[in-house]
Amino acid sequence: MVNVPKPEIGLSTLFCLGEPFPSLLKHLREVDVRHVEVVDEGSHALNNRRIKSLKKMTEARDLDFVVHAPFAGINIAVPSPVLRRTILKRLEQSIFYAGQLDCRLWLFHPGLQTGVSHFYPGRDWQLNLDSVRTLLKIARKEGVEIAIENVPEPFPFVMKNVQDFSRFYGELDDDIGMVLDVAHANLNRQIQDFIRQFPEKIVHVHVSDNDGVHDLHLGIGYGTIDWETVAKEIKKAEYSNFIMLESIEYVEESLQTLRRLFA
Ligand SMILES: [Mn+2]
Repeated sequence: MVNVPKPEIGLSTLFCLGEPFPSLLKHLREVDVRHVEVVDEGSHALNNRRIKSLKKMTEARDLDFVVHAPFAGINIAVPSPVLRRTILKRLEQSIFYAGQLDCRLWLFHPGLQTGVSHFYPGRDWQLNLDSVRTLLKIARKEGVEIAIENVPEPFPFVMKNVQDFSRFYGELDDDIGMVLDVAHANLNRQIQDFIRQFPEKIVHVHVSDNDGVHDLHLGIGYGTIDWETVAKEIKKAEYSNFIMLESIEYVEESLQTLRRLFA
């Protein structure tokens, strides 16, 4: 029998992002997972003190972390140089914290079109590429691997579908992994296309469910995604990294469903 490597199930802290940071720590002491994706955002935004608390937790419990970049109001393709510099500074700080936490990965969202995009065709795309190259440079300095996520309709992101990602990889002239968000791919009916076109690029997977129209972060099995097929495709691609649950409800139940699907 060939020993096919299996993906490992983890949990994003998105489900408790509305709670204060100490409450996140409490969840981490209790959850039945080893791999945790910390969302560096909102009331959980990282700082030195919080890094210390998280590191201390790994001494008591067998935990490892990846970091999800801040995303609220963050646009790496914003045309204003001063805003772009500020955004990249914030992301640099987040990459630094990921390094402090010995993270396997730091992941982020592509840029978005703005109110002036229409006047400067192609500019957002170029700025997005430039910012990704800058982030790669920072990440190499900090010794952190980074990856870029497919993001959901109907927001004006510049990279949402397989065509966007093919073009991106054709033009980047550098190497960066991809985070496949299965729920986001469900909104443009491209789950299978993503898995089949980028098996070498996908280094991390996000899962939650939705109704095919809105990015609802439902529990696994509570939306329209055909999880048996998703699991089959992911196994066929021999994906063996993390599958991070990003549901904000039915968290325990969804973890169990995922363990069964990917057993
Ligand atoms: Mn994300």
